[in-house]
Amino acid sequence: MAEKPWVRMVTAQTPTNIAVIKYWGKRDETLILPVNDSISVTLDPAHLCTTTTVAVSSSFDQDRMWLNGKEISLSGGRFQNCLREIRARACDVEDEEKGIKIAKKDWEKLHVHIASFNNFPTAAGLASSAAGFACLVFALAKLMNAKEDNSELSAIARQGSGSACRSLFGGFVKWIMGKAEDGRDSLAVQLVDEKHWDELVIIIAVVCSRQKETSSTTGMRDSVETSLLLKHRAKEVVPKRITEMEEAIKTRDFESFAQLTCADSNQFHAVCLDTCPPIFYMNDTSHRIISCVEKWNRSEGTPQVAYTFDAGPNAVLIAHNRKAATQLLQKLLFCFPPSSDTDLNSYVIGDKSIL
Ligand code: 2P0
Repeated sequence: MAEKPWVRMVTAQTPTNIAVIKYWGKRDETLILPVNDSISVTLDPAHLCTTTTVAVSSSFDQDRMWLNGKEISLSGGRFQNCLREIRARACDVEDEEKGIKIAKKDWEKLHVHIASFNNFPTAAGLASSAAGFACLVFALAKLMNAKEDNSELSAIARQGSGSACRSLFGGFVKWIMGKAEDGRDSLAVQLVDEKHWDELVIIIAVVCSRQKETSSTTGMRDSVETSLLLKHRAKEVVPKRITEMEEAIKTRDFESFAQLTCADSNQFHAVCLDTCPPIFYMNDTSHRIISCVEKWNRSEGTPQVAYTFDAGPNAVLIAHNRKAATQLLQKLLFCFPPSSDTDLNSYVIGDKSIL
């Protein structure tokens, strides 16, 4: 008699992360090894996160994936690398409640179905791939009972999308670029947890939620090939900034934190302009937000808010505390009233949080 079909499922939720010292440029495109260290803050899962359910069943005859309800191809190298790496670490599973027993050797033959949802626009410069691959790797690791810790899993998520490795932890996270040619030491570590600096408030001003024109992958490849500023940045600027940023975070020194965050965002966009052909991720509204924050910070004598922009026009604004966040919102609403014809159309407010 044929065995009764069974299914085992795991659901995970992973927030996205925002870099305060940016990753831009790879030294190895396949393994996704960066040209410099980076540091990020992980957001509250309530606002910008991916929820992924992975399932394995004796009745599945191929690996399949759905993103926001639409089936997508799993044939890309990045998905295949993540699946292969997790399968290689799969262990015996014994689910007494459901009466399911999967031996380590069986995982090679079994297929998975993956359903993933983002609660924010995909590919609009809000780091959707970061949350997506981190969540996928984490959920698969739980499904297959892999014993690796989050840093070891981060080196697998990195092979899906570089910035994904930083979403395996909450709080402030550093992606160490590593030295090994095989990428085994290019992984994420938590610098401090989400409670360490919990007075910070992060506001995302969604300037435009359309998909960006130049993907990060293409953009950073062009920058590595053509930008002299990127070479200078990776070698001379970032190593010093990483040390200073770690110190600012450890001591909760908002003035240094804000100065380093804004400078690094501006240099990343300068590298984009220094790329051939030049890449324009920010737009006029982004520039007006920078002017507004710079003017306010200068008038206060000490910074109240840091700004940073990724591969898109949306502003990530990190306020020193709730009072500064309230004042910032008032200023933004004054400069960009809801009825105006600018693109600025919503604010996402969240505290830092944990995976
Ligand atoms: C970052 N970004 O550090 C930087 C800042 C965008 C600007 O990481 O090719 O989607 O998948 O490794 O991770 C975006 O790059 O690129 C990114 P891949 P990814 O957050």
